[in-house]
Amino acid sequence: MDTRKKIRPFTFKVDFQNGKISNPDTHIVRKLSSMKGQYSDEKSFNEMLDKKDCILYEVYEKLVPEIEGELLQGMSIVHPGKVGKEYFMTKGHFHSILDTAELYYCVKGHGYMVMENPEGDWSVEELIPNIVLYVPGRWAHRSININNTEDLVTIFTYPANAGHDYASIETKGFRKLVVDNNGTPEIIDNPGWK
Ligand code: S6P
Ligand code: ZN
Repeated sequence: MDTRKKIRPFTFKVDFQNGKISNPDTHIVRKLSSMKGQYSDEKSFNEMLDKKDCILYEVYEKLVPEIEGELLQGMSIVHPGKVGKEYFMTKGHFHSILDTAELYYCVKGHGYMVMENPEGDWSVEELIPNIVLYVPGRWAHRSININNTEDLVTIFTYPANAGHDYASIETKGFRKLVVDNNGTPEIIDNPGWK
């Protein structure tokens, strides 16, 4: 059966201030323990984890059939904090269908999107309220919250059949890291990049 027939037009409400959408279908909560190996300062990572498996980020989604032509959307909230000198960040991923793009709209906070493609190019774009970021197909993406106290809140939409390739980033990391250099975010080469 064509699942497209099951879906009808719908709306949802965005609560910018509290980082919520109305009636989400999923609520993904990513804790520190799920980021093992992703932070360059392993000592700080382990010390933090020993104290508490804190929440780094959350994602709310409105689900649609995961088929070509549909668009999946939701809200991503990266909480403030650091592991060593690196800010709280998402795992980051390529889309499984590599040539699928994504649109982000920043509604709250201050952060960066770190991106790279398999051709060797990289980019880091600032995220502040009302900035729209277009992530072209082929570009892996990771959002980073550089604010010490406030959540980084973004709305995203992408092709519903895109899928997520987390393994590539888990294995080799991103080429660039964003670290706190005495209160100023600094983009540096990732010493652990393979
Ligand atoms: C999905 C889109 C976002 C991220 C979210 C969490 O394609 O890019 O919804 O899923 O920002 O990041 P990650 O890397 O853990 O999926
Ligand atoms: Zn994505």
